[in-house]
Amino acid sequence: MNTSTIQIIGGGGHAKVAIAAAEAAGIGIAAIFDDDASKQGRDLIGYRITGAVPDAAWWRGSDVGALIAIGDGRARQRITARCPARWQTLIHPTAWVHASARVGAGTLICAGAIVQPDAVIGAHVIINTGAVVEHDCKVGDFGHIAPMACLAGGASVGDGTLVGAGAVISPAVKVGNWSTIGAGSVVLGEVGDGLTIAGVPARPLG
Ligand code: JB2
Repeated sequence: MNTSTIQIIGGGGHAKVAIAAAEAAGIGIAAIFDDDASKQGRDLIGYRITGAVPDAAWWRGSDVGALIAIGDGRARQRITARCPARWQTLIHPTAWVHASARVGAGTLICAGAIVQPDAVIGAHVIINTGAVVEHDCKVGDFGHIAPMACLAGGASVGDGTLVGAGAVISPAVKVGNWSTIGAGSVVLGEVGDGLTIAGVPARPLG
């Protein structure tokens, strides 16, 4: 895989953050793809949105790494099913990731994030600006740990789960798959799959 440049899928707000990480890491922007025709050809922080997301055959022939820069986890999952790309992991140089931590393909670790020893982070995850993933934590594929959220030691978050900005998952607490934790929540006990919880202490909504 050619990792000196990167192809970004998504041309919205999160793509700006991914581009910023690539710039800081000295990685060039090879292309920005977005299916929204109204965005194609437009400028995104100094880069042109190239065009629609190419088809599977095109991706099979491309050796340039790619990253899906879309906040919605289901959208990232759908795109992986349709694009057999060479997924590139992108880590902002101001993030601190211990050598023993594992980080999956297509995952973005943003500026100022901290990932401590023996953390295991899946594929196509977003560890957003200033988030903390403490020792022995797990984050499943397509998860998103939003800005300044904190996973305390040994906590685990399942596939596709969004931990909102500034939320705290207490030590060793398990959160299931495709759940949403509201911004600023404090999660004290186990959370199942597909739930939305919020507050201090966090409780189910609705
Ligand atoms: O299913 C999809 C799809 N969903 C959205 N397939 C394809 N090919 N493209 C999709 N998109 C594209 O992603 C839209 O056309 C749009 O251009 C872009 C999403 O841009 P937006 O600015 O709406 O959201 P974002 O994902 O870049 O950022 C969100 O998530 C971030 C983590 C925002 O909530 C940000 O504030 C947040 N920081």
